[in-house]
Amino acid sequence: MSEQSSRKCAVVTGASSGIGAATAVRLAEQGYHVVLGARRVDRLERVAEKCGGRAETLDVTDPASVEAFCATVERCDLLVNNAGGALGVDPVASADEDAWLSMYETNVLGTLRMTKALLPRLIASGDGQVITIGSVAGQEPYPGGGGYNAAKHAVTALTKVLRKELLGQPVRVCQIDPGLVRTEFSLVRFGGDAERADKVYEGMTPLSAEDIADCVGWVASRPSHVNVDSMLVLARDQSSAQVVHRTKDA
Ligand code: NDP
Ligand code: 8X3
Repeated sequence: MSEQSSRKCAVVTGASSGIGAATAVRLAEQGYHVVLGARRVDRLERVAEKCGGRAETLDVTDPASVEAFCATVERCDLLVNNAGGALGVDPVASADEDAWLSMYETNVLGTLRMTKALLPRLIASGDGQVITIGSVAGQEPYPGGGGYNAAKHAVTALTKVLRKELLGQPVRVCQIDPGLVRTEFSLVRFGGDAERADKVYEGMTPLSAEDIADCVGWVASRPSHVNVDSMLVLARDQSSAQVVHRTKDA
C-alpha cells in the first residue's frame, strides 16, 4: 500500500493496452494517483511508468487475483471497469461455449468482482465513482456478436442495477459504450489474425483509445452532484453497430 491518501486514487482494469492504458494516462494528467491492473505485467509497468502510477497483476476472471489486487488498494475514489473484450464472431448455431463463458467471465463477472471488492472504499471516499466500459454491442445485437452481445448486455444491466441500488450513497455510476475503436480488440477477437483485424477499420476512421479516455476524464471531472448515466460514443463514420460508412475502394 503505497498511495498517499491525500491524493485521489483511480483503479483502472485492463490498463496494459488500448482504452485502459489511455485512460490511466488521462486520469493521471487530471491529478489522480492511478493503480493499473491487467495480466501482462511487463506492458502494465510501461504504462504505469508513463503516468507515474502503480502496476499490479490482475486477472479479473480469478477471484483470488481480484482479492489480492484489491488488498493493495488503500483508497479508491474512482473505479474504471475496462478489462474485457470479444472472442470470435461465430453464429449462435455453431457457438463456441468456452468462448461465451470466457467473455461472460471477463466482461461481466470481472466487472462484478471488482465493483463488489472496491465498493466499501468507494463509499468511504465520500465521493466515489464507477465508470464501466460497455459497448454499442451492449445496446444493439448483431449477427456473429451473440456471445459478446450477451455479455455486454449483461454489463449494461449490471450498471443500471448498481445505479439504482446506490441511490442515496455518495457513489456515481456511469457506463460508456464505444463503437469501433482501433485497439488490440479486433486482434484478440480474431485470435491474432492481423489482416482480419485490420479489415474491421478499413476505409473508415475509427475512434482512438484516447477519444474514449477523454470521455472517461470528462465524466470523472463533472461536479459531484452530476451523474452522467450513460454515453454512446461512435465514430462519425459509424451510425450503429452494423452501419459503417467506408470509402469505395475499401
Ligand atoms: P484491448 O484488447 O486493447 O484491451 C483489453 C484490455 O483488457 C487489456 O489491457 C487486457 O490486458 C485486459 N484484459 C483482458 N482480459 C483480462 C483479464 N482477465 N483480467 C484483467 N485484464 C484483462 O481492447 P480495448 O482497449 O478496445 O478494450 C477495452 C474495453 O473496451 C473492453 O471492455 C472492450 O470490450 C471495450 N470496447 C472496445 C471497443 C473497441 O472497438 N475496441 C468498442 C467497445 C467497447 P491483459 O491481456 O494484459 O490482461
Ligand atoms: C466493440 C464494438 O461493434 O465490435 O465493442 O461490437 S463492436
